[in-house]
Order: sequence, then structure tokens, then C-alpha cells
Amino acid sequence: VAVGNEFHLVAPEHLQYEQPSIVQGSRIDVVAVTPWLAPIVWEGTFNPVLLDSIYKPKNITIIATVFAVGKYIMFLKRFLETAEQHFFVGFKVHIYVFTDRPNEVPPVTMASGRRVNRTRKQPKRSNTLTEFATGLFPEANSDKKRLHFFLQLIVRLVPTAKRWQEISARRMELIQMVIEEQLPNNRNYIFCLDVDSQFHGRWGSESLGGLVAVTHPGYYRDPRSKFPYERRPSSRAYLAPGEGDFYYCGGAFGGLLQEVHHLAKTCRHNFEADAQEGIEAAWQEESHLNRYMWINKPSKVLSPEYLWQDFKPRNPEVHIVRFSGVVKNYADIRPN
Ligand code: UD2
Repeated sequence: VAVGNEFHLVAPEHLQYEQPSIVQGSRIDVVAVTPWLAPIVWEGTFNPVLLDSIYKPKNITIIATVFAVGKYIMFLKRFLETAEQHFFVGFKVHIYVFTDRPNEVPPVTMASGRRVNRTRKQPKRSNTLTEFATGLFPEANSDKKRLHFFLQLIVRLVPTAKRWQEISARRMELIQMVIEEQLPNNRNYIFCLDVDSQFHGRWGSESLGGLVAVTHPGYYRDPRSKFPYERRPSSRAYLAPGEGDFYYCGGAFGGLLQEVHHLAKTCRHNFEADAQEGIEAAWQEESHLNRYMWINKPSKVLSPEYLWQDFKPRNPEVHIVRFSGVVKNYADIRPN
């Protein structure tokens, strides 16, 4: 189980909150722990005030990566605006946007509590990538207490893709590179998210963990025989019948930097080694991610509240949708 260098949890001495119980759970309709004893995060299983009060003093930065290549740039505005409202509000957040259309990155209106200015940096070379633009920083004269509540946007140029699978293929490589720039500041966290998505509710400190995976909304009630794992033994993403815990989505995963670095490096290596043998896994890097999470058990599992699909009616156990994939027409938006 990946636990990395997670902090120990220190709560403020005088904080008062509802008494926890080990015999009466607030949720009896769902499972809140895996067989390897990782929490499964559902609404009602955690106290957000307590968790924020533990993590806020640690002065951590949450990095998010998002890819908006080709026509997918159209999803970025809603992604950023809703992230601003719901994603780690009160924490330092750096969002890396990878795009081939940097001039179409939209300006984002900040919610209260994140009073920020937009500034423009000089383009800077970084390995194969060009760092383009733009930061959202606290106003110089803003209330001192709020100074550390800010969101920064970093735009990186990536080549235009000919096949949509290429984008998926390169994501792990670029995530690996971003993390390598951040290390050794490895007590920070990263989440890698699909851009054709929006936030609707809190996604915050309850989701922090060494290695964090999200159960796919389409398969979480199904037997593992129905999971769309890669089934050809010749692929490095292969999972045999009888293997696999959950079906995790490629559209959201994260954890501590060094844990996600290991994940990205491994998935990228396996993806590229497969490609050299002419194999592309059934669901590209999502298949490799599922293989990885079978071997390296996540230390926290997020329920489908953390990735629902807008076209799908909410199931009764899903009390809140925090993040969801928007409805899209693949034929209109993918390169081919
Ligand atoms: C699933 C996964 C996705 C990925 C894919 C397999 C979820 C919700 N989604 O989604 O993460 O594992 O299967 O490859 O779990 N993109 C672009 N431009 C493009 C195409 C894709 O920027 O032309 C980026 C964009 O950030 C998008 C992501 O790649 O969100 C995934 O692509 P998708 O949304 O088309 O993949 P999908 O819906 O099949």
C-alpha cells in the first residue's frame, strides 16, 4: 500500500466537533474501507472542517494537471471556473494546462476567498516544452490572512495531435516531467484530471492521500468480470480473470508527488514498450493505470462522487456529485 511520506495528522487543540463513533456509522449503505484498509471517501464519512483544520496549517500546494488539446480547449473555461469555486478552496492550487492553443485559454473570474491578479510571465524554455503564460496571484494589497489562498494557472504548449490516442499516450510523460520539476518539494500533492469535466461540489482535503484513485461511475456496481481491463496477455496492462479490485477511471487520479511520479513513469514505460510491439491497450493509459493500481494499492479510494457523468442519473448512494464528465460528441471534437 502506497503511503509515502504522508504527514501525521495534527488537529488544532481547541477544535470542537461531533463525537465520532466506531459502532454507528453515518453511512450504512456503502462500503467505506477497502480490504487493504484504505478509506473509500463518500459524503457523510468525513468531517470537512476537521480535515481542513489538519491540512491547512501544513502550507501544502495542490497541483492539478489538465490537457486541452485541439477542440477540447472549449471545455477549459467551465473546468477552470468551477475548479475555482470548488477545488481545494482555501489552499494554494497550481493548475497546469497543457494545450496547443495557448491563446484560447480563457480568463477566469475568481470567487471570493481567492482574490487574485492575472499576470503574464515571459515565455521560458523547459526541456521540450514552452511555458507560456500566466499566473493568478494574490492582490498585493489584499487582506494578509488571505494571501495564501490563491490559485495559479500555468499554461504549457504541447504539439497538436493527429490521433486522439496520442494525447492520452503523452499525458503520463508530461505528468512525469511536471513532477520532476517540482521534486524535491515532494510533500505536495497532485491530481491529474480530464478537461471535459466540471466541479459541482467540494473536492478538498478529504481526498488527500499517498496514492489516490477514483472508482469509475460506469462500473462500480459491476462484477470484475465486466470491467473493461486490458485482456490480452501480450499487453503490459493485462489483468487476468479473477484479478482487479475496482475499475478506476483515467479521468482523475492523484496523490503525493513522489507516488504519482512512480505511477506516471511506470505507466509511460509500459505504454511505450507496448507501442514498440504494436499494442495499444483497450483504454490506453486508463488500462495501464488499472494495472498499476492492482499491483500498487491506492491508499485512498474516492467514490464516484468524485467523477460522475452528466448524462447518468444519480444513483441513491451518491448523495453529492462533486465532479463530473460533461456530455460530448466524440465525432465533433476528436482529431479523428
Ligand atoms: C476515458 C477516460 C480518460 C482516458 C480515456 C482513454 C474518464 C472520465 N475518462 O475518457 O481519462 O483514460 O478514457 O484514453 O475516466 N484530450 C484532449 N484533446 C483530444 C482528446 C483528448 O485534450 O482531442 C484530453 C482531454 O483532457 C480529455 C482527456 O484527454 O479530457 C481524455 O480524453 P477523452 O475525454 O476523449 O477520453 P474518454 O472520454 O474516452
